[in-house]
Amino acid sequence: MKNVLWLAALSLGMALTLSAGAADEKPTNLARNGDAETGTLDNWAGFDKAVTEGVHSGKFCFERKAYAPIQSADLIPIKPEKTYTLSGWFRSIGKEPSMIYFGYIPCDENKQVIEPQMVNPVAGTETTLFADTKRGDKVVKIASGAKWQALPYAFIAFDADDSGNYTDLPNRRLSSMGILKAEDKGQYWELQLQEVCGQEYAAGTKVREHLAGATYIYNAAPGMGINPTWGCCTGVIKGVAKSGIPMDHWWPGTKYARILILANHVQKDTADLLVDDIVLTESDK
Ligand SMILES: [Ca+2]
Repeated sequence: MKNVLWLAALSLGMALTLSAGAADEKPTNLARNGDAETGTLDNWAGFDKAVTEGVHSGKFCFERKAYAPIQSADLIPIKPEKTYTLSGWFRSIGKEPSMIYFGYIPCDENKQVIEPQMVNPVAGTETTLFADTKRGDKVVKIASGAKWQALPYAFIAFDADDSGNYTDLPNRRLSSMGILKAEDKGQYWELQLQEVCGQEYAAGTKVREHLAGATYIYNAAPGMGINPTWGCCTGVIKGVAKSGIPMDHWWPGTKYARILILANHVQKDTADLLVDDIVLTESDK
């Protein structure tokens, strides 16, 4: 059933792509060498090689056996007002179907990767440090912690903007990961951390709780089994989120992106993936 739905979604995606292409001038492909037709891995880190057997189109496609994150060398400038459509063709040729994630690695104005915990606040957790915090502390005192959750993938974000505008995102001033306990001590709340905090800030500093999450923006395939015949995965993304880690908006602070494929996700060499015709277009719609 899943396969049927997926194929239906594919047909729809392909139809939309084809009609858009027919109506307008052919848009520029921002995914350089996405069709593998240089016969090399130019612009792509993570594939094994370009091969000529069983291609989707042209003379070459890419092959990757076993798990690897694959990314474009090109950092593509992202404009918030434009619509980006990413598509690619995939085929499993291994003993088991390949599992893929397909989308983007978001990067900030300094071309640094934006990690999920830098942009993913827990709503309503803005407060201040009740006491100075040292790098080696495993206990952090905050003024109010009623909405803080003790979670193994939680962080303290320091120097947080509590105006509701989230101007501190992406916030790179994070504690180590893991809050074991959030306890009401009357005058203040005590956070017990899994590891030493790793940050040094004075009492009164504004803080907020952040959470880890999906590592990248899996816009075109959010974990998908690939068939032994060629199939297309596609996704559309537009605008920058104010906070959080959505799959249909750029994460806060995104100015550049690399195209990302998690090929044969956590699989061994019984999974073997062919990839061809990766296309990224930018439009005014
Ligand atoms: Ca090709």
